[in-house]
Amino acid sequence: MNRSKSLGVALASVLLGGGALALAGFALASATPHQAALNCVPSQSAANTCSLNLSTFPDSLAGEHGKTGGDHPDWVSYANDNLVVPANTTVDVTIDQYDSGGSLNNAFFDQVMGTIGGTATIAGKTVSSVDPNNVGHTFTLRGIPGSDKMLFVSVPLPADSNTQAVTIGDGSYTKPVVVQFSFKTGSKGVYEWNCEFPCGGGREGEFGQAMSTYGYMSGTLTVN
Ligand SMILES: [Cu+2]
Repeated sequence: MNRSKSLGVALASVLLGGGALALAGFALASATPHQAALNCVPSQSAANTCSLNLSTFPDSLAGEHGKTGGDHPDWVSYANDNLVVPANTTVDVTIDQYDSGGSLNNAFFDQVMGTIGGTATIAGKTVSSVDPNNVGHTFTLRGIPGSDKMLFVSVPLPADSNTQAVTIGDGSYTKPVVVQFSFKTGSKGVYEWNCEFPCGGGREGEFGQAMSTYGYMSGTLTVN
């Protein structure tokens, strides 16, 4: 390789490297939660315990993405993408599930996994799995990539079959199916969660739109 050629190659790799870094930076910036932190509320009666209340909606009209649903009012959504909980604490989660549902593409996610007791309480009944053909969303929490920190919790949220109408923000729904479970946090870090039911629309397999855009069917759990 002559000198000018090798200089060209070196320059090109610097530019490409810079471009790759910029892209990675953009991806990270885009992945930042954009809603105000939802802090786990400390229990008055139990030590090292707090509670976190979430909702899942068939659209974004309940107010979580701004007035009149923000950029994508018709996209399914979680009420908050920025969950904050203390380290080494029992987190009692309640999810109000307002959406309909369908069949999981991976029946693995019909199981309740990683919770205390391996169970969840769904509409007042304690279960360890649900009908894989009647799932609205899942709450699936994972480890931190590139670290040994693991926090695997996955709970299926069945389709809502209630009929009593309720209004939240600009949204009209039916009374939710209530899903409750608890899990223990370990050490500090920013963990990621997402939904594993193909609910996104837009692409074959329903993994587009809300499933592939940060802050609708995914978010962070900051343990601090
Ligand atoms: Cu979903």
